[in-house]
Amino acid sequence: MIRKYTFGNPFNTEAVVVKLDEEKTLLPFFEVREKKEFVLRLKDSDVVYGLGEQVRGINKRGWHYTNFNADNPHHHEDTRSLYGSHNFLIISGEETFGVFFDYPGRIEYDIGYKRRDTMVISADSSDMDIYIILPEEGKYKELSIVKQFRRLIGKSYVPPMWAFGFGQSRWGYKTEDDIRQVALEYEKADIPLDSIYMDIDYMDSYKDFTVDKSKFPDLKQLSSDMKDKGIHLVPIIDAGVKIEKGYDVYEEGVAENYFCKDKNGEDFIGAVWPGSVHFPDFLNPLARDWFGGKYKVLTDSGIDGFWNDMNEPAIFYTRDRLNDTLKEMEEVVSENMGIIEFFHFTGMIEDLKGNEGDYTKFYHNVDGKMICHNDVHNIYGMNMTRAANEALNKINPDKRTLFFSRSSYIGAHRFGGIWQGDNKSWWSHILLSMQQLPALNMAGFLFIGCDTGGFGCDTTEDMMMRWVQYSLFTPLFRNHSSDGTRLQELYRFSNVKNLGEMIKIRYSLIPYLYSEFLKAYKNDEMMFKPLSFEFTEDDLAKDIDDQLLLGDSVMIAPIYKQNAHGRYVYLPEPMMLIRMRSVDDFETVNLTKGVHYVKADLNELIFFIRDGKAIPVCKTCKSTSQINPGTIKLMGFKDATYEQYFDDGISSDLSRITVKTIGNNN
Ligand code: MIG
Repeated sequence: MIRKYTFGNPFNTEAVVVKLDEEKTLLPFFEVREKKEFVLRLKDSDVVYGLGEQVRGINKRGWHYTNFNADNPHHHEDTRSLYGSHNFLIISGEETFGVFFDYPGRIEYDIGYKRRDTMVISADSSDMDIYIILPEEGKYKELSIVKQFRRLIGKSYVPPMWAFGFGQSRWGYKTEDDIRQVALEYEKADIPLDSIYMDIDYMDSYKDFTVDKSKFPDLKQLSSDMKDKGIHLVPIIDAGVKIEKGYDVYEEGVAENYFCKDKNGEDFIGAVWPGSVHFPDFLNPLARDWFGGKYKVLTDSGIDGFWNDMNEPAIFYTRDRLNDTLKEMEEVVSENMGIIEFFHFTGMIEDLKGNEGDYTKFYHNVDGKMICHNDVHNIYGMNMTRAANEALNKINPDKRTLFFSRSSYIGAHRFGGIWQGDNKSWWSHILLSMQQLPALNMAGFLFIGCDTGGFGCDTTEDMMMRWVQYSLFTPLFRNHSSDGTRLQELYRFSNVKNLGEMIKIRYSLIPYLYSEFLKAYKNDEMMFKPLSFEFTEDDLAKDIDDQLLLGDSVMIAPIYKQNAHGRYVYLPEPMMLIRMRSVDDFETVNLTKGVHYVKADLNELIFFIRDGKAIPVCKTCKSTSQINPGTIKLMGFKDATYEQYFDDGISSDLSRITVKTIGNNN
């Protein structure tokens, strides 16, 4: 049961696809205070799930969060905002319900921060739709809330099956030779690979939809040579459009008024990688259509995958703020500048980058009305993703295109996947990624994953191994790192052989992962669940936030600590432990319900098969194009069967997904 409560005059974010009538009764559960605050008393036993891409554990209690999309590469425990805003929560306890604050601006969640027993939600304005979702009868209250919510927000995006292969990326591949080298080294190391990512250096002066001919003389040829090896090239597209006379995207955008405007009606100027840029007004359907059409420049060269970056949008600085700052500095800096002035001086420089005040300085054209960006900030990235998705559906109507974005809002899950942004090569960031997965699934995002090995900072050989052992379970499985950090392609490490074995295990698990993904898509379910969503009567399960249920048959319990030779795992039911060194070298151990110390040396992957279940495993191969369904066997409990979802992996027509029950005897 879903009820909609409307406050004031909300902006239509298009997050919701089902039209509901607004309730005339009072908003239940919450006390509505003046100053636009929604207040809820929390009982000791209440657990708060959700908020998608946010810091801290699966239970969000005990911290305050701000949903205001940010280009923030510091994912710390006290970070308030990351790249996406996912305003959906489940309060689980004596009374269990879901709540979605459909609001495109800044919104704050104090979840037991000021007072442990109180949750306060407040926003810049109270013009918003609030949806309350009550559980259906039965044991699985949280899951029934998620399912209803997912029907409200529409079907999730499904990528082509090759997107489940392993991908190699790095900010730093500068030439065609760099790309060919990566492919060659993976081939030499005998490690499967399905994609190589192209970061901003492939462009001419960071101009979207251009290719630097001096470094990539023939992209079409390169892309076709790579396809012959089963490798797809996936270029990046940034939100800002370089201001440069004669550059078609710039000229057309100016001529047609497709860019965001400043208060005087001039095209707004910010600075990002290309230098001065304009930001396409993705809230304007005409601008979306126009920008989306540009992807054809790359699809014409055989490209069938993209990642959209910097679409919060990230702004390094604006000329106006810089000028003001320079003026102020002159006043502050003097011969006998005091220490307070000195800190003010350095602070001014720090404040230039990513200054949220810049979001109050530009406007969108929504049905002829000028809307300040600040008020709709959180849906900008989503609409860039939408522009690409809608265009690619036109350019290539029959086939799915790989597509994921950095910034998002609920609704963006219909248009693409997301990656979890600029993490660091920190052990704690393996855990952080894992803890976001169920909350992202709740919000509809199914094609998700993080930068494996860590983006910022230097990774280590053992960290890469443990990270791979975690990420090989996530739909998006990509090794990506920042320019200037330690090189981290798998062939850079002395244990390349064992790392390769893990990638081969990933390929043998794709039939299971892809099937569970399709299942979650088709039935509006979660692929990654907290244990407590299924073991609802189990109090210990509520505290477990470093293990997840993956689909119907698996529980994962990754190792994310340096020098660990194993870990404690809680089994909410008897399960089968699988300990694998390679596709052919593994053992299985039946374990009872309860806490176990499970040994796993560095080169050993562990995971668990749930009681009475099995998973389909295929013969491993070099690329997803070579997966042979004829080689699928079940692994797990004897006599178990498995409901396998499958399709041809590429058609846009998702009604062709079929289901087959398989056992080891057929
Ligand atoms: O300011 O394109 O999150 O994946 O490698 C950094 C360069 C811009 C941020 C993305 C990251 C990408 C990087 N980008």
